[in-house]
Amino acid sequence: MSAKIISGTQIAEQIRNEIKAEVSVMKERHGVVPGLVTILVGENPASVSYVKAKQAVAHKLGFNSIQDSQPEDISEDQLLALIEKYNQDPLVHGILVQLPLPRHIDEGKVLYAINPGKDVDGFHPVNVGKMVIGEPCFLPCTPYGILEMLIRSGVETSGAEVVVVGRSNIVGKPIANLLFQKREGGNATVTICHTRTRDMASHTLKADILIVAAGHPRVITADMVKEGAVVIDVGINRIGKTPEGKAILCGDVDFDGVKEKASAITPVPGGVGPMTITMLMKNTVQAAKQALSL
Ligand code: L34
Repeated sequence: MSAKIISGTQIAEQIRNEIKAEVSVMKERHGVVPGLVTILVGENPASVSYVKAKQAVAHKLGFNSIQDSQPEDISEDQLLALIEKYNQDPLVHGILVQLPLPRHIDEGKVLYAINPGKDVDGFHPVNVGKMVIGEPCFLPCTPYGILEMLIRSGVETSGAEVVVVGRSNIVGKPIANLLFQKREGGNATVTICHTRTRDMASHTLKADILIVAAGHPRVITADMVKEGAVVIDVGINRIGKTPEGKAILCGDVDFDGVKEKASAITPVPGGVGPMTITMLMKNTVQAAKQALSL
């Protein structure tokens, strides 16, 4: 049996159409379009391409979108001042600082500096705290995208055994948390595996839904996956270049092997990546609505 491919590209397209409709209503009724600023420090090629993609989608959806590129050697104080400027700007509803930041800048300080009402990445501790206790807040884009993919492709999470591989602040911790909450797309029994987990396969083999954000290419192989499992691959690894100089990508899951065992699987590229970008747009619309008290 070959798994059904869960297309992030297709689901993202569907959500973007919903957003487009919302934006035109907002524009018509209130004369306001969502404003998003993406701040990029330095020129890390992966970050450059992700931020470009975010700007392109924001633009396509009719947002007021601003790309603010800063040199690698910007000081922490200068970056904090820049964030404060956008905190004060009423045309900017959402602020995103692309991670990772250069080593001389304290990431925690930067994330704290963003007004939680404009924190469309959901990384500010106020939003993280609200998420954990199940209050309305901005959900971090990648976990939010994974939830939407599961819901919209009809994957039952309630009562399911979910195994999350990876414990990062931006994926592993929040997705594990959301999946066990009492909510749509939640109510699962969740296990988190990480680099100190003993006998990883003994856990992953139990998963009805396996979510992999390990950060290493193809670490999940077919022998670690239960027959019929749903596999969500969050990894994006650059494993080489084509003769034309384009990056060759692969996930954290050995797609070719695992697709013969899983009932459904997300591809890389075209899986979680496009969903991450789309949920950022969704959060920005939400921020704009809140600013209008809608
Ligand atoms: N602040 N930093 C902040 N917010 C985020 O949400 C991110 N992330 C992660 C890295 N740093 C961040 C992203 O935007 C990862 N990430 C991200 C977003 C989009 C894609 C991948 C990672 C994406 O669109 N991937 C495409 C392939 C793109 C390519 O060709 O490189 C895909 O189809 O998977």
